[in-house]
Amino acid sequence: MLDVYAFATPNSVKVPIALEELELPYALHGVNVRKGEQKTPEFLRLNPNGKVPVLVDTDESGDPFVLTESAAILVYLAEKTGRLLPTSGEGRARVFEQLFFHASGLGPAFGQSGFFQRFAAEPQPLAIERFSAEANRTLRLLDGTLAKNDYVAGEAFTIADIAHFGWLWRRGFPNVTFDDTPNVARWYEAVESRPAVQRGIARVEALVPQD
Ligand SMILES: N[C@@H](CCC(=O)N[C@@H](CS)C(=O)NCC(=O)O)C(=O)O
Repeated sequence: MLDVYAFATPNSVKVPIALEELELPYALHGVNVRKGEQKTPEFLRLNPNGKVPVLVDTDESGDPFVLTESAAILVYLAEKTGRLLPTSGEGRARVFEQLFFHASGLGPAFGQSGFFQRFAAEPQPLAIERFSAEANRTLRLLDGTLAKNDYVAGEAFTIADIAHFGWLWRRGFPNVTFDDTPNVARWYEAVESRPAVQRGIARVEALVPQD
């Protein structure tokens, strides 16, 4: 039994997309980060880091395995099914290269850029300039990779594509566009049109209260 704790956010959406691609049934539980639900004592018992997504995999004996960090969850699900991640060699190393680049480079740059543009109590020009430049620089790097390959880690769709897709789906938050990155634009359209990707997005969007 797989339980996912998530919201309509860039890191959350990766998990339902992977589960839909891998055809694994799951229950989705909304954690409204706009209302601070990720900081309640109950949620902090699940993830002391106070962030979504969280995956709970409960085996037949009822033992729950709780996993945080979207990239780690993607690897766990790929290994559980033997899909979307080569089992060894250079192909596997390329997927990890992109996952780490996403988790330490592109993702934080997009997140911090959006934060300082939207939420800083006072304008912070240096932070905005620094993180906006880094968001666009990492996007151009990805564009260079996609000039050579159909997908971010080679010629096959993998969990590394799902990882990058999450933040590029929410590129409006840091005001990033694909105007200067045609290869990213081509790749994004191909990934977004996958039926499983559409289903994953619809599942997290349904978590947002309509008011
Ligand atoms: N490195 C983590 C980042 C998780 C993260 O930042 N989640 C955001 C939503 S995309 C969140 O929960 N933000 C609320 C907060 O930080 O309080 C991952 O990839 O899972």
